[in-house]
Amino acid sequence: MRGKMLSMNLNTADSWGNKKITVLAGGVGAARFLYGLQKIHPPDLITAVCNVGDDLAWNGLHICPDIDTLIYTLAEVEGDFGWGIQNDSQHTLDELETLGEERWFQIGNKDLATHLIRNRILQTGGTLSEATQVLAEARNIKSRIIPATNDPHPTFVITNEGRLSFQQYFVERRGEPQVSEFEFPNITQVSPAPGVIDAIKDADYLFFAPSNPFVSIDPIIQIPTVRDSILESQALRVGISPIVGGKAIKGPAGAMLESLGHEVSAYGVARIYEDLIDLFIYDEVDSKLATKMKSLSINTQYCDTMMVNRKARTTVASNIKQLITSHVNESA
Ligand code: FO1
Repeated sequence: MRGKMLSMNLNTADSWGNKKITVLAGGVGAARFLYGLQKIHPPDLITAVCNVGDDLAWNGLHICPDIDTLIYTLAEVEGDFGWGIQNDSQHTLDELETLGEERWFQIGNKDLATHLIRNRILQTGGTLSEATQVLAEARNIKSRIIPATNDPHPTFVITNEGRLSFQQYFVERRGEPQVSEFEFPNITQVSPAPGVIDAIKDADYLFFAPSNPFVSIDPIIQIPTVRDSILESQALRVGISPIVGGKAIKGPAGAMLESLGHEVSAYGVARIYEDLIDLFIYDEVDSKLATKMKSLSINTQYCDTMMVNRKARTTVASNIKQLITSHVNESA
């Protein structure tokens, strides 16, 4: 561990400075973290590698919830729950319902514009990477956002109610079914999107965003060659806990940890990431876990990680920067 630290391309006098940062990103938690990060670091030095396991076809349109949540959050137009666009209307959904269609997955009218553009690009031979770049540039996003893969790579959730697509499980069934495992049926055929492996290998800092380890981060890591590139990366690899005070900040991570037999705590998440990271950061309300965390083979630190509003996202990014700077200086 110390040997790795010394071999890293880090100048301790300027351990943050103009470093290249890559973030493995899921949905709302990742988007909020990236929002804070690009307030304290040059956005053009930040790359987000986004999960696409939550993607779905909705009335023939390809919807990418994690990519869109990130774009909307960085553009400061995200909806009240963290996804979709703020002050959106539902006239299309209303009309679809009148025509006898289901409306459990809510696509707002403003949000629809994103999907129409993405669909046009995909249908005229463009890739998901290209569509994402067009959509991010249109909203003046300076950080690079790349899908983990351009290939179809859906996540299925195996539950006591059967095999459900991620959105069926999460939205239609409100995350209620008991989960026993996850399936990535295309995993042997998918390749990382252009730029993913370089972004991981060439990063100075590689973050595992405060996202769900099973359905946000794992679908990225499982893509052939991605895990090896993380292990080979010279980056300082930093995991951030999505579990605070024994509960997920958002989404089903807590229930999934429990039903899969993990401890429902930041420690439970740290153990999942232990082989892949150098440093794990968790929330200060869990400071009592510090003794237990010391049994792990990685360094662990805590700070305030609660991103309750836009200002707090920047504060959290600064707190994390400070912990990393101390970690790098102490390891030199
Ligand atoms: N989440 C919901 O709970 N209900 C919805 O109807 C819903 C619609 C939706 C539409 C577009 C979009 O980009 C995201 C949407 N989400 C919705 C969020 C999404 O299901 C999840 O947040 C992510 O997939 C988990 O990261």
